[in-house]
Amino acid sequence: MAEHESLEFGKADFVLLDNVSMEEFMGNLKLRFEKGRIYTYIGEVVVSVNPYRAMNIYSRDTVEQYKGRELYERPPHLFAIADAAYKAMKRRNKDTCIVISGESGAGKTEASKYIMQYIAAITNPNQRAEVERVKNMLLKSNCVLEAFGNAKTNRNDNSSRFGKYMDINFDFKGDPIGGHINNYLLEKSRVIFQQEGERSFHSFYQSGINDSADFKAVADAMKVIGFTVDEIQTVYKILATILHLGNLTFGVDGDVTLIENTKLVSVIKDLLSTKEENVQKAMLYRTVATGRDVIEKQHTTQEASYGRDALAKAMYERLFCWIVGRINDIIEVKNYDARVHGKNTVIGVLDIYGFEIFQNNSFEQFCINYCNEKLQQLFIQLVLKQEQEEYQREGIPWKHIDYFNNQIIVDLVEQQHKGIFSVLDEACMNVGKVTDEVFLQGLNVKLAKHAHFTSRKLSPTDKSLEFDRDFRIRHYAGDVAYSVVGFIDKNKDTLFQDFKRLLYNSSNPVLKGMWPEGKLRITEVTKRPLTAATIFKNSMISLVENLASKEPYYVRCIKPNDVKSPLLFEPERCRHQVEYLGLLENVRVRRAGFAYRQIYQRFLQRYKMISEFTWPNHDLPSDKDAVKKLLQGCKFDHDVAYGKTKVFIRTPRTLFSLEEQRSEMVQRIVIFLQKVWRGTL
Ligand code: AD9
Ligand code: MG
Repeated sequence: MAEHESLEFGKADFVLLDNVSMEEFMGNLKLRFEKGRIYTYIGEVVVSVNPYRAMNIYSRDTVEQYKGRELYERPPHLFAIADAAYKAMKRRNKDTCIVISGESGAGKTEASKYIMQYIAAITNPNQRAEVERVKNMLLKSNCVLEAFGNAKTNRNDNSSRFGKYMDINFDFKGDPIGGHINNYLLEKSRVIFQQEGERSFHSFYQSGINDSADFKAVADAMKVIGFTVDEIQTVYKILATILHLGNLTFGVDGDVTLIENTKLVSVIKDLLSTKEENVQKAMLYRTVATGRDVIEKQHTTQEASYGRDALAKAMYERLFCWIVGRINDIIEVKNYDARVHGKNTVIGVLDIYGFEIFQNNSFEQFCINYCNEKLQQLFIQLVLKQEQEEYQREGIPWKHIDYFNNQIIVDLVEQQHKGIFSVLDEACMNVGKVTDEVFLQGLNVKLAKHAHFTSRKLSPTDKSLEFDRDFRIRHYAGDVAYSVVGFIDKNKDTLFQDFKRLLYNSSNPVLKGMWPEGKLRITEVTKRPLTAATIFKNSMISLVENLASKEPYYVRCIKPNDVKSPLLFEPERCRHQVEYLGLLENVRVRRAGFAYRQIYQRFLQRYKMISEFTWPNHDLPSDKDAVKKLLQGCKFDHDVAYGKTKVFIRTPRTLFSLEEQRSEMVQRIVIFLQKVWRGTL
């Protein structure tokens, strides 16, 4: 518990509230926000409120104040949690992860950057050149990824439109030696369509006048990371191609479909290093295999427009994945032999898109919100459920704390056969014309009785939902109505093979390299590609498995208002977030809970020297009795509970006091042994 703050700033840890009620929680949160204290703990969880102004709390000096200190020694800060994760990794050889959650605009990406900055600042005391190089790459990669993966939305001027999980690898000394980035579902539809007031990805604007400083920063970062001149040029050629594709229009002459602005084709063929006729053909025809014959079928104007948009989206997505891949090539751990250097450990940082409710919510919002359900479920599993289950298992007196378990919503989306993704995939598998309405009808049949699902058909009086278009999910964070328009297309995510072949046949080797599957002839393309929903679901399941295998640290971000004001704390908006993030339950579990637990035998191994009853060996009937005797002797009995196999200690202070006594005894024993050794005793 942080003690170095006066009470005028409120309580530094919500666990210290006099009463755990929503009123007191909100009172404390508001007071701290108004006093410029944007971080507060719940035990080891950091609750952060977006200040919407530059704070003078991330300087080198502040870093020094947190370096190597225990959580409770300093006022709450992201740096403290980063340090805790780092210490666990270094001292106990544990892989750790920092999971940052909260809705769009709450401050996740900023938090992830401060955490990385902190880790970079405290490592490599010996200034090894190779480590400095790695650190520089890790920090620079952020700048590039943000340029290509972030955009202005109505919620956030710098909204992450992809999910990012970054592993930082450390050697046995605790210095960064490399990293790896996993990216999740880029919202590529933004390339061809933006809601009013929004923009496409930043990268498209960093060549004009307004964002030119950013352009330079990104170009520099790419150079530093190690992109070649050809690669950087190709990146900009692809961006230009996508912009031009947006202006390409189709018309008809008799029964021939044609491109209206042929001059553009000439520009595009130069950008793609290919022939004009190849571009023409790929835009207007598709090759289809009918039995053993291969024929060329002319597009209708509608099909041609669809193809053009799909090409623009696919080129951007592929470009983004390629950039991530190139960064990974460069930052991955090299020349590390665990047999020589010891285990290399990892800190993972997850910064993923926050829960979103827009005016129009489509397939992308559906995926993003499902992702947030998965992360909430992980939080419940790790922080609330496991904790309570352990107390019960150990027979520790325990009053059950109620919380909303969102597993039911996770199942609603991802369950085999009955879940929304399954129904969607089934609809996409149908041959013939499948429409979004057919998909909605499927949902209406399969989910008619589900408490968290509804549609106009199922609730006819609900006028806010359109027939044959909308469904609503009651998410853990609130109700969201989704329009099914575009679900089938976005899920199938078809890109005609002709386009892949076009790009593969480019004489620009960088571009060609991005499209290896363009090598296949139409008769060789047999396998049905996985749908977007399936790919996303699988990636989320493996993400959660990965996080669950590490020691987690949490940052829970709160957005104080919807107008980006540094002064405004909207009580209702904040209360809602506190509610759905389950923060009150978190405090209750934490208060009722114990900071430290250990198996009796292991506990004795460490502390037996501080009690005459246990040193060097005890003669009590069991280790449990011995631990009891030891702790009673130290007068810590009141702060402890004895489970079946483990001892539980409520406050960290008790543990630190035990540690102090232990090191004192160890000292004395060493001196004693030295005296024996020298014969001076
Ligand atoms: V989204 O889900 O990617 O749309 P985030 O990532 O949660 O969202 P982000 O970190 O981008 O939000 O923060 C939004 C804006 O709030 C930033 O651009 C800053 O202007 C502002 N912000 C957030 N955190 C801080 C902070 N610690 N100090 C100052 C901040 N400003
Ligand atoms: Mg973000």
